[in-house]
Amino acid sequence: MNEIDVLTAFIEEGYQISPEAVDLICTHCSPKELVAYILENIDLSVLVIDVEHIDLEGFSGLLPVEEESFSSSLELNPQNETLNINNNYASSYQPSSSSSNAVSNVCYSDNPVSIISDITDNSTCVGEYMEFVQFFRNRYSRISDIIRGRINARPIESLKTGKRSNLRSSKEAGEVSVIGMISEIKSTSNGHKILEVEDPTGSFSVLIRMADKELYEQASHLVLDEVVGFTGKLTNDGKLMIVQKLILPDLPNTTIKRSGTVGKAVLTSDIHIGSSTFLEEPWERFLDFLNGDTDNEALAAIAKEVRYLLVAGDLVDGVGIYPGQEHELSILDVYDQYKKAAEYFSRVPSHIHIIISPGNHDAVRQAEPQPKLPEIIRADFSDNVTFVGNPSIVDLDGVKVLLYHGRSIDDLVASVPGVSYGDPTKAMVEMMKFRHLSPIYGSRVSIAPEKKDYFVIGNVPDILHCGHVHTVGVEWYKNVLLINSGTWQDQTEFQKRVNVIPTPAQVPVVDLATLKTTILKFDE
Ligand code: D5M
Ligand code: FE
Ligand code: ZN
Repeated sequence: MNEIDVLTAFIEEGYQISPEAVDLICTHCSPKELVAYILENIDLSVLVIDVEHIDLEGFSGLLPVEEESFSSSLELNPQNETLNINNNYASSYQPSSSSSNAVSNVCYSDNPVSIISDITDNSTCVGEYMEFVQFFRNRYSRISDIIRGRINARPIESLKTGKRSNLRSSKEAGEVSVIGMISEIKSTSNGHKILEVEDPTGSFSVLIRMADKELYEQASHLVLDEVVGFTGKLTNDGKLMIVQKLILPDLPNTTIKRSGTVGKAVLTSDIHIGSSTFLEEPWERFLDFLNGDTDNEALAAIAKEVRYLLVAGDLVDGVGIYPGQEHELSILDVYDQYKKAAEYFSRVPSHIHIIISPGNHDAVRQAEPQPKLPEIIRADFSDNVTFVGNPSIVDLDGVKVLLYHGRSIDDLVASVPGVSYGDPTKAMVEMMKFRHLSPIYGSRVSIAPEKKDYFVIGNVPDILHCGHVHTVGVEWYKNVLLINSGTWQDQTEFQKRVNVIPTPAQVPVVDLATLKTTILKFDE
C-alpha cells in the first residue's frame, strides 16, 4: 500500500489521518491488515487519526484471514472411546509454573479477565421520557457514524425543503441518501413496503418496490428501531423516496480474524438450577470433565487446557418467571437456588476463571441492560468467579467476547423471515448486520433507557456468546465467531406449550488460539 492507498482507505470511512500516521502505516510490514485493524478499533470520537491512535502492540497478534476458518463443529461423545480428534495440543496451555503438572499450580489470576463494557454501577436511568429520547439519540448517533463513512447522507429535514430538482448534488441526478431509524413498517395494497424513517431533524417515507426483488428481500429483514442508510430518488412532489439501495451498518468486509491466546474457553448458559427439569446427571459429568475426571483421554486433554468458563445468563430457574412455574421447581427459594449454584461452581477447578452474566430468570432487574447479580448472592461464590452485567464485553487474555443472554432473539424470530429457534446463529448474524443486539423497542425486551445504548456493537468482538433459546449453534460471520451455548434444562411443560425444543447438555469449547470450536456432549 502506498500513501495514496492509505489516505483513501481512511477518507472512505470518514476519517482524516495525519502524515506521520500515514508514514507509520506505509512502513509497516502488513499495511493493509494494519489499516483494517485501526478502522475496526478506532474510538468514534477521534476525528484525525494520529500516531498515538495506532496500537501496534494490539495489532501484533493478528492472523491472516482464513478462507474456511470454521469447519463444522466436531461432535464428541464422552462415552465414545474411539474418538478421532485432530486438534493439535502441542501449543497446550503452559502457565507460569515450572511444575510438570502445570494446571494444579495455576491460579485463576493467571487467566486474566478485563471488563471492557458493563452497565453494573453505571446505571443512571429512572425511566423518564427525556431519558428515552437521549437513549435513542445515542443509538442513532453511534450507528449512523458507522454508516456515514459509506454514503454521503443528508439530514432528513433538507429533503423536505428541496424538491427533486433542487437535490442534484450526487453523481446521478436526483439521487439522495439519508440515514434513519425505522419507526414504522407498512405494506401498500400493491405489496410494496413503505417505511417511516427518522433522524434528529425529522421523518420521511421511503418506498421499497416489490418488483425490485433483491432489494425487497433485503428489506424484509429490516426491523423497527434499527438504523439504516437509504439511497434513492425522490418522487416529483418530493414527498417520498423510491429506494435503490439499503446500506446496513453491518461488519466491515475487512474484519480480521485475530489470533488469540493459548488454552480453551468453555461457553455455557441457561443452567436453570432449581428447575425440576435441570439435568443434574449430565451436569455432574460436565463438572467431572472440568476436573479431568474422565477415562476419555481426548476429553482429559481438553480439560487440561481449559482456562475460562463463561455463563451467559439463566444460572438458576428463579421464581415467578412464568405462570405455574412453582409446579416445575425442585428448589422453591431463589436464594437456595443460588446457594446450590455456588456449591456446583465451587467444584470447578480453582484455576479456571468463571464469568457469570445474568439472564431473564436471574435475580436482577428484568429491564436490559441488566447489572451483575447482587452481593448477597455473589458472596457465596469463590474468588475465581467474576460477575458481569448483561450485555457485557470481556477481554480474556486478548480475546474479546461480547456476552448477551439473547432475549431479543424472541423478537427477531417473530420479525425476521428465516430466523428460527432451531438455528439461533441466524438471529445472531442479524445482530451483527444491525450492529445492535436488540433493536426492537416495546416487544419482549424491556429497555432501561441508559445514557448510552449498551446494545450497540461498536468495536467488533472476536466472539459473540448468547444463550436464552436453549439450542446450540456455532457459526462464523465475517470472522466473528457466533455461539449460542444451549442449556442444561430439559423441556419444561411451559416450553412444550410454546413449542421450544431444547438441545440440552451440549457445550461449545473454543480454542483461544484458533477460535476453532468443539461441541462436547454430556447427554448420554
Ligand atoms: O427461555 C427458554 C426458551 O423459551 C426461549 O427459546 C424462549 C422461549 N420462551 C420463553 N418464554 C416464552 C413465551 N412466553 N412464549 C414463547 N416462547 C417463550 P427462558 O428464558 O429460559 O425461559
Ligand atoms: Fe433460559
Ligand atoms: Zn432466558
